[in-house]
Amino acid sequence: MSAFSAIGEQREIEQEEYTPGIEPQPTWCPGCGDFGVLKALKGALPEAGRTPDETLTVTGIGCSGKLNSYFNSYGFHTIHGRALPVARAAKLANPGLEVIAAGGDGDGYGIGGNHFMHTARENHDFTYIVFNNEIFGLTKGQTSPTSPKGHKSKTQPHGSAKEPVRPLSLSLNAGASFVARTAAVNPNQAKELIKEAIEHDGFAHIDFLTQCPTWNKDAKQYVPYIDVNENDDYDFDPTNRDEAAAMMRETEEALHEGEVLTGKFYVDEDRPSYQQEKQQIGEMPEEPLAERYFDDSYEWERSADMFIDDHK
Ligand SMILES: Cc1ncc(C[n+]2csc(CCOP(=O)(O)OP(=O)(O)O)c2C)c(N)n1
Ligand code: SF4
Repeated sequence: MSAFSAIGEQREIEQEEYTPGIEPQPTWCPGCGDFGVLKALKGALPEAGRTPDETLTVTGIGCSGKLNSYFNSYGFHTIHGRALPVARAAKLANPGLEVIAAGGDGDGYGIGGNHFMHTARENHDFTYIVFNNEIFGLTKGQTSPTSPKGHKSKTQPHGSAKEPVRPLSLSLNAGASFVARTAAVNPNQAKELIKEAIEHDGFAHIDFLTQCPTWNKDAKQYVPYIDVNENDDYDFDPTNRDEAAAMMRETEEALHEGEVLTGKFYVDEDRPSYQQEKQQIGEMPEEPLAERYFDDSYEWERSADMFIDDHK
């Protein structure tokens, strides 16, 4: 699959460009859902007209965090739960970058939950993909924020007593302007949703159901999914906040009953992103940080003096 670059010279972009030159052997287990995310991303970015040198992937810690080792773009493997602040900073410093943040449900909804809430609230302009396998994968299957109530693991051998996090509702209520759910069992739907998320101006959150055949064989991630945007039984308008909220509740109730509902649940194209709001009130510099400090005319010596003066 190929497309034309939106920025710079018009040319065809091949999926293979996103495969690293020295192709690493992924250490993901055979059958892991993380392969589905990689495939969908490699499909979506060229079709959205983005080249690897216009793209930055920022990942958290976990099996999912290895994504940017197998993906040819700029990459930043952050500490656990901190992908979003790094992605925010990168996008603010260089708005020309296509920023994709990614990580597990433990990383994003647990240790990084506070960053998730505030990134959605402020509507930062990038895509966030959460590999939701309902457990901590890398550390061998402990209960995570999305593990269903009653889920048994080594950390909860009698079954989790807690209600799981409902990521779609959380995201909508916090303020994300694009919220979707897809599943690794359907890389085509995933590719289309990632493409829409990339093209969306604002915080685009995709809860990506990924199976972990090694530690979480009970998850419903394997069952056939229903696309709520395509199926006539689900008549709702994703631009209507109340209808989207009701649809999300239904989806999140249904997930652990064996019915996996996926699709684009909410989109608000009118809400300005954080960057747009800052520009409107004059708080964003005219030139992005990435360009201001690294052009030929920049006086390095003077800037060092100013820095020292400021910090006396
Ligand atoms: C601050 C910190 N706490 C704990 C860990 C240990 N740790 C590494 S990965 C991980 C869980 C990852 O689970 P998840 O985010 O769901 O990703 P997955 O491996 O399932 O893709 C934990 C707890 C760590 N690396 N850093
Ligand atoms: S432990 Fe689970 S999440 Fe991690 S690579 Fe293996 S199958 Fe994937």
